[in-house]
Amino acid sequence: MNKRIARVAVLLAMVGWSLIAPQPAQAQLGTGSPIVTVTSPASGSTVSGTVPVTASVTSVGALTVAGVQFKLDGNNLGAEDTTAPYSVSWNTTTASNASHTLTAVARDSLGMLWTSDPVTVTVFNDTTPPSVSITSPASGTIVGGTISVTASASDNVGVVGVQFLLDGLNTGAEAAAAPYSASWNTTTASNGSHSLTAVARDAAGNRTTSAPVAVTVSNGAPADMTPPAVSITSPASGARVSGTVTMTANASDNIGVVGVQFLLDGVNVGAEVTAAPYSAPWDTTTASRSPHTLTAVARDAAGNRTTSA
Ligand SMILES: [Ca+2]
Ligand SMILES: [Ca+2]
Repeated sequence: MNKRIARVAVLLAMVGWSLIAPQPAQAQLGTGSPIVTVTSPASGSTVSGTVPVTASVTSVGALTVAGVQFKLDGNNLGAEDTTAPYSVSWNTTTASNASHTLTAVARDSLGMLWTSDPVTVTVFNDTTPPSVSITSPASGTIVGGTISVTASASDNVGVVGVQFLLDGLNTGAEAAAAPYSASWNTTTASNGSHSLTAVARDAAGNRTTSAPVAVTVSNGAPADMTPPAVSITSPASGARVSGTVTMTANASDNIGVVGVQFLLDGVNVGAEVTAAPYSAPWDTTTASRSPHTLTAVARDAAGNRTTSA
């Protein structure tokens, strides 16, 4: 029996001619009927999360629609919707990441079923969390002042943000684009050990926390403005020297001497001596037989320098 004859039969049934109207097989009658259409989502679209599935139904003649049952891959999706507009909320996370078929089956007041053309959609829900690691500063670094904290992050779909945390608390705003970095004014933290982490998230809400990076904050030490004291203790001023002699200097500093350089007439003799006792050999045979001036320059870690008398 074709569709036209089937519909005539339905109309006849409505006006009381059911005795002469043979009852068709409902599944055959409804399949492929143009009166029921899945209007959303669009065929070929990719869906995620929870989406509405909607259908429109065009009544035929005096027939009324009793309800619409949505189906996912042929199985009922939710309960039949008995009032227009016909829709059902579909939590796609309960379906596999794959191609799925949606249909809507309208039931008319006579109990006949009218099935829409299928709509094929692709379900893709991102369940893979990003990967993230802090690239700077390195673990164990002593930090001070304002530094940049940077992280590397990636995701199967896309990273939408990286939030940096200090001791588990957000520091600054989330970095929305690579390179992911934040400026950290370490003077707002106490001196001592602190833990930095970064949390990367993707559009689906998956989050990953990086391995912690431990740093030591050191702020507030006053700048060293005091230069070292230095004097040459040997050879004595006015001494006659020959062969190879040992030059020796005394040097001290409020913080610490990091090096003493000996000079002959203003020119370096040998390398800087970086540890006490500050002494170095001088081969006098390379110098002319005449008065010469020996000096020593001591420096501290802050770059302060003092030249001996
Ligand atoms: Ca992801
Ligand atoms: Ca000093």
